[in-house]
Amino acid sequence: MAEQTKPWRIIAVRRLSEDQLAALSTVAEVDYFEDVNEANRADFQSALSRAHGLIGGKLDLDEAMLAKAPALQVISTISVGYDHLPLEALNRRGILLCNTPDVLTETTADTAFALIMATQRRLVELADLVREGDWREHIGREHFGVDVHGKTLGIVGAGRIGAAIAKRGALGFGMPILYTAASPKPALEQELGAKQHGLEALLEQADIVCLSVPYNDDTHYLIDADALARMKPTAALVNVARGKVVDEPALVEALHVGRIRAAGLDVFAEEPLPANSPLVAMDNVVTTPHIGSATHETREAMAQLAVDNLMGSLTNSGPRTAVNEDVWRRAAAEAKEV
Ligand code: 8YV
Repeated sequence: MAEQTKPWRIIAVRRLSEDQLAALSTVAEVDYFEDVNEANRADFQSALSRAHGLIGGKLDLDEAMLAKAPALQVISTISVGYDHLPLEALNRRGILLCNTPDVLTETTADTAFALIMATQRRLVELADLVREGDWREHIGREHFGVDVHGKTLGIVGAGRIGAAIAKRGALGFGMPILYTAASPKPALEQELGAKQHGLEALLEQADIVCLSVPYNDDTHYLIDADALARMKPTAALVNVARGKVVDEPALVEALHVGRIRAAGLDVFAEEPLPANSPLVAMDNVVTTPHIGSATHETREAMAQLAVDNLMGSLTNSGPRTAVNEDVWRRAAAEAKEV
């Protein structure tokens, strides 16, 4: 019996379970790529020229590639951030973009807090000391850390993730919370006693500055040399947003000369972080390999949400979480008119 032709063609790049791939296969022919690299780029481009949908974790697509994807209707990214995709071009081409908010909020806030704990209490540096056999006597002042509880936590970008970090700080560690946001957050103010500040005042007053803003033209190098100079010399910077929110060479310099005390970084201007980055060798810096959402449970939930978004968009029930929902509404309205 001839196999029934499926209406859609989609490209899946990495990160999907067998069940999720099987679900997608019920509605579409799936071209699966473990990764996109020089060796398979031509195959990827040829698949892209026929694809109606695309799902994956880190899909760097520029305008030139979109121009070669005339059938593309939906991109479902397995991430909440979408700074790697050209949103304006997608809007112009009527391509729906779906992302994965909410399901990673708590896990990413956990990661931020792990970095806060690690930088304040020097966990990595001191664990290394034990591992290297250098724990020979009771440790003294030169190895003391600084408290977490009671310190002022500055949240730069009190969106979903920033609010979840603030909650941990206020309710778990008795931390006064300062935050920046485009508009006031009454719930945070009432529940946590958080106070909205301008960026400069926040930088001047916080003991720990935690970055949780999306990356875009407005937040590029938001934390530059001037911003770092405003921070307390005893303060720590924690970044779970995007590397380029920080001017990395300026940060290296500030850490090197002690303009700030420490940094906990999960994201970098270049990822993977080159092994010869000065950040890697600094005792007062904790670096993690972009693990914000990287738990089994959360990555599974993100992948499932992305699968639901893609299938919902192609089969007309609609996406659960779309970035440019207008594109979807327009397409749905046009379909009704036909
Ligand atoms: C992703 C993230 O895992 O969701 C995001 O925006 O930064 C991470 O959770 C990362 O972007 C890789 O897909």
